[in-house]
Amino acid sequence: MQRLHPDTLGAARADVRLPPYERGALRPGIVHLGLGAFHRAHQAVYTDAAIGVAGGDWGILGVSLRSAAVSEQLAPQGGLYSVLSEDATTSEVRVVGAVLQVLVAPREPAAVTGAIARQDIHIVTLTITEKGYLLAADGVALDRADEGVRHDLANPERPVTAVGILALGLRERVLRGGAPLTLLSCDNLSENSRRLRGVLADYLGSTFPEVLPWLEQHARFPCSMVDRIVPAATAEQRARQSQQLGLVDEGAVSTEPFSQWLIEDDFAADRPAWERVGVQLVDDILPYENIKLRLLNASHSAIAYCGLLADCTVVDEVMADPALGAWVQRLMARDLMPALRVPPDFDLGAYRDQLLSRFANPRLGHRCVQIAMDGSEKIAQRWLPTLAQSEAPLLRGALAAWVYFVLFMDIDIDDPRAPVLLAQRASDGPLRERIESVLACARIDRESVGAFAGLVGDVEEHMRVIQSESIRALVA
Ligand code: NAI
Ligand code: CS2
Repeated sequence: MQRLHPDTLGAARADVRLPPYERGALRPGIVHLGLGAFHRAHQAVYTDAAIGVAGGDWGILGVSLRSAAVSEQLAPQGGLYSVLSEDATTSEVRVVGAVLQVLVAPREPAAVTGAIARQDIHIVTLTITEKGYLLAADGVALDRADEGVRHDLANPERPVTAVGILALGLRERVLRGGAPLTLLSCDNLSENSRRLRGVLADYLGSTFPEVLPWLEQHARFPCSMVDRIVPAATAEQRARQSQQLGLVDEGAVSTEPFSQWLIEDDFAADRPAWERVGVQLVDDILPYENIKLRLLNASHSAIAYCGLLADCTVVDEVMADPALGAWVQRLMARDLMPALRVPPDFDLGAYRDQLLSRFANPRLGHRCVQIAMDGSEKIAQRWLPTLAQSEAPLLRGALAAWVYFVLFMDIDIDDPRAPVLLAQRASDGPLRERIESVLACARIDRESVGAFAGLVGDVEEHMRVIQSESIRALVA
């Protein structure tokens, strides 16, 4: 088979959807930071479709902030890649043409700064993971103790963090004329773009304060709620997808048919005609992002830790397990859903039913270990608000599963607070203190949760059940 490339597109299988516009003439209008699987299967797909229906120079300059892997996948393909969306009954492959170029920040820092500064770039989008925002323990301020932040504050002309790179690019943008810019976070954080604004302003205050008046007047930070389950690609999946495409695609991503994107209608300048391809522009994003983070993502994390403790590999396997699947439904109904503020016209029961069928999708192969990653950051977003506002007895069971996973499982911990978590795993101190220290990593403490002592007691008791019996016994 030939490799996917603009010159080989003619060899794609007849049922593959191709970019619905003349790609050769497309100019960039968006810079994206963090060109992972999610951006390629979500924002880039909406942008591709919007260019198709309404035109416009909305090509994407993708930036990899760390490794050159995505560049190595996409550069030989002229930026093209395919997205497979699939469930038990439907399957569709499309080739996305919106990504024009991939820049690798550590390799070509000046090109990245220059891209952010281009006056014909109107939007910078980000998917840099929750930890990429470098939030301090209060969830708002810049974490000045972080190694990367300390490096960038001392060397603002040679930044390594997303915030530092963005700040340097914005300084150059102001020098080149200061065209208005929309900065749009697409990460699973509540009030995502507002948090970005907070850490960026904080950082600029210490590095390039001359940029702050421009930021105030000409930059907008609309928050967004993004939803599409996009598992990390595997070599096996890429090979299977290449067969369906009829061309070898090293940048292939696979996902589910469902996709949703809500954005606060607050742009600094022009934008793609996203509203014509399914994006909802809203005045108040908060209720929607709360529902998504505190129901979908909260259940997802619970499924991941309980699933790993029960030796399950993927999400649909957990949902098909009689004890665990029924428990996830009870967790939603008893703890997560009653704690939500729902807009009057929103059918939460229908949303829950749709989630259950998405989680049961047998084609996704969404691995529990992927969702379990970065637990301390995710739990603070997904579980803490519910734990802080209600007793949430079943969610306390999930919390026990996470702490058990951290302290007693023989499995790697991929987490920004891994050093603290691993130290607790190795410690032979009193269990209660170790639990408290783990919980503090997710910002769960006496200040954030009123009935903290009771919560720790429950977690300890649940962990004993997991240890002496099993996770299935606990959820039963
Ligand atoms: P990925 O692993 O494919 O890509 C992650 C990207 O973030 C990479 O470009 C990586 O270099 C960058 N990154 C990682 N740590 C960073 C840090 N400390 N600072 C700056 N950049 C960093 O992951 P994927 O699937 O693209 O997900 C990325 C984020 O997108 C998630 O963390 C989440 O916030 C959001 N998201 C993901 C969904 C999914 O199902 N995969 C769905 C909804 C949102
Ligand atoms: C998942 C999310 O990896 C995770 O932690 O919970 O990325 C989830 O797939 C998305 O938010 C779905 O939109």
